[in-house]
Amino acid sequence: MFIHKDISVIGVPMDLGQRRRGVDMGPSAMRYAGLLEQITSLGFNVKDCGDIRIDRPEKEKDPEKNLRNLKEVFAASEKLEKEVDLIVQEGKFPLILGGDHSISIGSIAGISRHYENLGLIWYDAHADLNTGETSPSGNIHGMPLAVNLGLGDSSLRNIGNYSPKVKAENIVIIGARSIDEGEKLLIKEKGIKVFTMHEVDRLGMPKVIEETIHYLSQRTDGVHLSLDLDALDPLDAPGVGTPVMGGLTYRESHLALEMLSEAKIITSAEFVEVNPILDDKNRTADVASELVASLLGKKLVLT
Ligand code: HAR
Ligand code: MN
Ligand code: MN
Ligand code: MN
Repeated sequence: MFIHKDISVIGVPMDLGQRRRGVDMGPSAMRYAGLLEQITSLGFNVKDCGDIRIDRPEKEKDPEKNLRNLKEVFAASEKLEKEVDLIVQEGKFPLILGGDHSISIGSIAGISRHYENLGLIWYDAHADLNTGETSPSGNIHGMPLAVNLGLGDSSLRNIGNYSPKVKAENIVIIGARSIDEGEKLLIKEKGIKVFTMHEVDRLGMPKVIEETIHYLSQRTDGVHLSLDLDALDPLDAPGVGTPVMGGLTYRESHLALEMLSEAKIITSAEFVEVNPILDDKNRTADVASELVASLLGKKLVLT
């Protein structure tokens, strides 16, 4: 399925889905890490579509309906939906660079209309299944998976004029270790497949990815990878806004993406939550860039 020769990269300098500034510089940090050169050296034609323009909020105010910066997140999601929709229409592989995880509301809205049954791998320390009703923070970056399931705020849910974007049975969450009570209930109620860190520890990453590939190949006609860098352990990826100890290693993640590459199931991807201000010498962006390369088939070849 995948093996599009052409990749279109789009940056989303969004930091309004949470409260720590700096994650808006994620796209620059990943470009600085040599991401585009990496992709080119792997033999792809890569087009950098630049960054989406994000409106600044009038002023920091108390969030209405427990949805901080809703107006601005909505406006950005609408713009991103249109751009990503065009990329898929052109037959290109969309690679979206965040920005906080709220950007996946717009990206998946642009992608999913092109599939009957989009699969979704949510590689994250968090489940991002809150709504305004359940969120402990009011931060929209903790809500995008719920929105994509057709839950929560109606303006966000209906971006692109259709909902839901993804069916519960087409989702696999990997790396979760910080899940709120409301999110746990939803996982149970919807029967969402989750490999928490406990399962990754017991099964090992190879088995987790084999099962993920098997599960999704049976029921989907495309798979979007939504990779939140905080899925990785803060020792390997320190430049994220909400680090949670006990995460996936760089090696495990590298292997996961190599296996996904070999299986040729991924049809679009996003890398989110890179915050260079909180980072150690752009290490997290370097890791993200390496992971993109693994996803696109980079291998160590002995000649
Ligand atoms: N679950 C918490 C909340 O809703 C923390 C959420 C998220 N942080 C992220 N998303 N980086 O994965 O506020
Ligand atoms: Mn996330
Ligand atoms: Mn996260
Ligand atoms: Mn390897």
